[in-house]
Amino acid sequence: MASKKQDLTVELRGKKKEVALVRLTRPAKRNALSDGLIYALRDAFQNLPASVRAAVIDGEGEHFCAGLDLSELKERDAGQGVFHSRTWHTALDAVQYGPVPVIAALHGAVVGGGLELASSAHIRVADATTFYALPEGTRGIFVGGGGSVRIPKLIGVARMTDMMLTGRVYNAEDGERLGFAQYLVPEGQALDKALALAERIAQNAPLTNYALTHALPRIAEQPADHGFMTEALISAIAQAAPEAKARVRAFLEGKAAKVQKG
Ligand code: 1HE
Repeated sequence: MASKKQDLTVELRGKKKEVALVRLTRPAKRNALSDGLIYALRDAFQNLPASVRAAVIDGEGEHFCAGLDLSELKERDAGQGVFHSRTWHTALDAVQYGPVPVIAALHGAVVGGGLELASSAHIRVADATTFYALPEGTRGIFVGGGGSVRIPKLIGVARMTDMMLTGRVYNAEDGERLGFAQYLVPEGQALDKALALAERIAQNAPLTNYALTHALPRIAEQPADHGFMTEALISAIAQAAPEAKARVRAFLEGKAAKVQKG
């Protein structure tokens, strides 16, 4: 089952249609994000079918995403510029704060707004062809899709500043070492790895997944004293769910998998 909007498809995978594969399908333009594609992305994540427990984003062709569609970068007045940037914020918030964990499968260019999109996912899997850059600095513009909030959380303010000031490009290996991607796989294997992770995540209790994607990032930004209180509340809510009780009972009765040495 697949649905298609502007330059984007959503395909449901898995026995219970528990994994949504959201694909940018504009390879001739390196999956550059036009306004229409940004709206399609927002709509896809705001309307995931109820069966979906995890999602994967990938890009058709040789590159994940070349960022903002520069052909649409017309002269905007300040108000229109704010509105445009806020449209991106809404769309990428729909990815980060949607109903389910999201894994980005990266390859080739992950640049500008493409890196902002990748940063809104919860897990990034990169193949060996991946490279990361923020050409905004050299194009005389600035990030506008949430990058200044999300990217420093992955690699730190100093590295992001350097990338934008100097046009520095990180390759796949360095990107994994610095924190852009949590997984590095051989060329052509990012999508399979991302789908396998999504399938595994889809088996978790939905409330635990929700706590991880919605509570954890907020707790991390709270003062410690507030964070401890929020943690207590969300952990009590998660533990009280019937599904949590059943899963703990299964372990105590020897019916659930033990933690295996990594
Ligand atoms: C595009 C775009 C685009 C490609 N907007 N059309 N992003 C950038 O500054 C990155 C610009 N793109 C590139 O540096 C390269 O295209 C790539 C390294 C990504 C890929 O290189 P390559 O050799 O495979 O492709 P290409 O020949 O450069 O591009 C193929 C076509 O895609 C070509 O169009 P054609 O009609 O001549 O075939 C390109 O013009 C087109 N194309 N990238 C529009 N980005 C919310 S604020 C976010 C701010 C930003 O993201 S700024 C950073 C923008």
